[in-house]
Amino acid sequence: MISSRRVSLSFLLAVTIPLVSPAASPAEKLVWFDAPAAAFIEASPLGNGRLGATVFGGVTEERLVLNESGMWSGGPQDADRPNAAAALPEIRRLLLEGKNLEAEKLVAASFTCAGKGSGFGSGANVPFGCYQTLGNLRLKFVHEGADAPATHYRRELDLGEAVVRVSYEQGGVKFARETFVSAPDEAIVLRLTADQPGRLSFDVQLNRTQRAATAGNGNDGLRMTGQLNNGTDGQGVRFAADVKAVARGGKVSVSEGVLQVRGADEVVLFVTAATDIRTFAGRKVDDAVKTAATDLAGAMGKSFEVLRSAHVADYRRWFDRAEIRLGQTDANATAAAAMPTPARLRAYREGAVDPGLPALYFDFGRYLLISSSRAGGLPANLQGIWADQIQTPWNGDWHLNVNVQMNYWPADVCNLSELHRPLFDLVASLQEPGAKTAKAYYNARGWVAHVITNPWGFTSPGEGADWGATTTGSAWLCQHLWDHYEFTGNREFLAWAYPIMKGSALFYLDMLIEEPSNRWLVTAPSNSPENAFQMADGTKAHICLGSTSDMQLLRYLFTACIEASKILGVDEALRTELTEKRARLAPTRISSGGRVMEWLEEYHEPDPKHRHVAHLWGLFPAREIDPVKTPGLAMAARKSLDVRGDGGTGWGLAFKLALWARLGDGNRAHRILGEHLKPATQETAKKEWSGGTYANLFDAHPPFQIDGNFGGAAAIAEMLLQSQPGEITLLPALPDAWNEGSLRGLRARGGFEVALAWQGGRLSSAEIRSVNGTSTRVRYGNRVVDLVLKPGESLRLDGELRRR
Ligand code: FUC
Repeated sequence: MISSRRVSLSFLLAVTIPLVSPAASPAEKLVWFDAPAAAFIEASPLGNGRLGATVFGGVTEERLVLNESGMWSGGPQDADRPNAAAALPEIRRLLLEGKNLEAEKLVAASFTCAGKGSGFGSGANVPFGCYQTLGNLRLKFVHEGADAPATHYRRELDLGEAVVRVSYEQGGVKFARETFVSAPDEAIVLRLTADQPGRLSFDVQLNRTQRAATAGNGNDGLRMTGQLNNGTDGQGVRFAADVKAVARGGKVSVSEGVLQVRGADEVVLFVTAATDIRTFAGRKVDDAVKTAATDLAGAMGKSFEVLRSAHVADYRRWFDRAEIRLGQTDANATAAAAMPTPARLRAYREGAVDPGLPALYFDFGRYLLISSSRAGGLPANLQGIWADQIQTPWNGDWHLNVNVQMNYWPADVCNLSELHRPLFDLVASLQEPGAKTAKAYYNARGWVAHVITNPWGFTSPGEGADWGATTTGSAWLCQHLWDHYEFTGNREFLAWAYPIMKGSALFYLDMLIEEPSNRWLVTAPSNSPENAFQMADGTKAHICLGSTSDMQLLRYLFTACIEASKILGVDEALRTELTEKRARLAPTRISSGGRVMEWLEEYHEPDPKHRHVAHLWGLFPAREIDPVKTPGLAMAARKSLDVRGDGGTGWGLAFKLALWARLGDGNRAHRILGEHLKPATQETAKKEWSGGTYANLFDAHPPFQIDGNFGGAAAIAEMLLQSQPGEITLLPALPDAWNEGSLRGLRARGGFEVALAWQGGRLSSAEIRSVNGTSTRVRYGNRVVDLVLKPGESLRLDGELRRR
């Protein structure tokens, strides 16, 4: 066994040599179907971060659900309750006297937001607003025999290129369509071809079920315009979408709001859209109509091939950075990849050996992030950018008590660091409204955000006392700032982020109170996200003092601020205060039953299988619970998870998956991954919140909610590679089912890029490249090696961690 040896690497290669064979076969990168989509959750999503198009691929009618990330109703409002701070002393007094239910009633009466808040999740027409669909593009085929049955039908989303292809034969003619959403050219591009001349005849409609009008735009296009409700005077975000057709052969015309193509050989449709949303991010558009028109003219000035190759190059710049292969040499796996994805999901559920499916799911997660989150834009919301409804579930907003954060779990580890930026811009934008909220409710310095936010800077508590009072949404957001620094070592970024983290910490310094039993510092009011407890007298409540998750979040935030202030050489006095107060925060404790305590008290739990597991936040994403450093707490976390059970909502399962990965239990994680991938349908969506994966691989809360996709992808990475500053753990939770495999391009904290290969369940080789020239310990099982690398240097190790 090698223990802690130091290796000088100055003589080693400075260039990364990939350990895996290059391009995977295209079949491994396809989410494909042998039928058109009958529903949104079967359709194929495309996006460039801002614009989205979800392709149904119908034969008699093609439908694309269109999205634009700025399609938000609502608008800026003052939702801080006047005089809220006056109620705070009484709420605290009641909590300190153990009168939680009375405290909760007072929170409900005096300490929730002013106005309608999120509209209880249906906020389309209140000032909070909701993220909405842009509308539909429909192509109704009218060629002779258009209703005849099709054969050889295939629809595929190619994750390697971010292109959707549809092909089939009808009446002896081979039809094909190809669609992509280009970031460089800000356009949705759809090409239709047929293998015989003059066969393309269809009517194009562009519409939306409300607040929109469509008219002809020249003799080759349509334009839809409208304005969303801001919840006050109705004058919300304005939007515009354009479509134009360019045909080879045949004739294009417009009649009564319908674009008609007749007898063409080949047609390219260009779709552009814009909103004039005025918020912290997104394009600053004065006139949505003009911007959509300018984008349209730009895209139409280029050929399909030129647009396509620019799109693919842009996309591959992100996607090709990382790759994992899980036992894909297995013959069964190859057979599985030859099955349409819905059948493949079903076969997996029935026990088929198909480690390629988790690998595809991992790729799909990266694909979704690249397609829904680009620098300068809004962060991925509860549906990424893909929505077919006006009133999206939970307003398609940014929930801060796990959901938006989970969307960004894969960003750094999957080498998509720059795509984290939209979240950081959201966090920065909450400082100003959050400072007002901090004053209004807590008379505190700094800034706070509670459970929900929107592009309009909503930071007040939610309207429900049972869920809306969590004050640590802001602390959880700040974790992403520090974690991004730990991954990248980017000091400039830290200098930008530190004041945001500091403002958050100042808020908590001011709002913490001392609890009487142990004189620990605790948040008040507090709750354990959305979970209820029952007190000795039988009353059920949510509001409490210092929930475990709050305390873990604050320990992390204070530590991050202490470390950051040292690195930046600032705020010595504050550092001292944070250090002192951190030591007094209520600790994570083990209950008499051997579990991680969720609250300060051992309350009775009316819902022991509750979907939220935020009291295990200290295990993942943080590390205060660690199998090596705090084995007792790690054991208690296992027990907590056992009692919570292996079921849950989509994001709940992804969270549990990541937690089991952190506990180093690959087989248990793999079992939960099986639950996460269980086929969900529209029927299952009507039943209880039971998770699963829809036919198009969208995560089912249900309903469709994208956090579980991102959390699932991140958790798969977590099974294969874990890191903390100064330590990288290789294959920490490898399940027996992934006996063979390799990965490249994953990132580790400290600024490392990692490639690994394993065989027979054992590491066979590793390559660690340092981006910044930092030292790290590498751990595999009970072997460790300490590495010192120069910037750009790379070291290859064998399965025993010996230098190769
Ligand atoms: C929280 C969760 C729900 C859902 C919603 C968007 O309220 O408890 O399960 O994910 O956010």
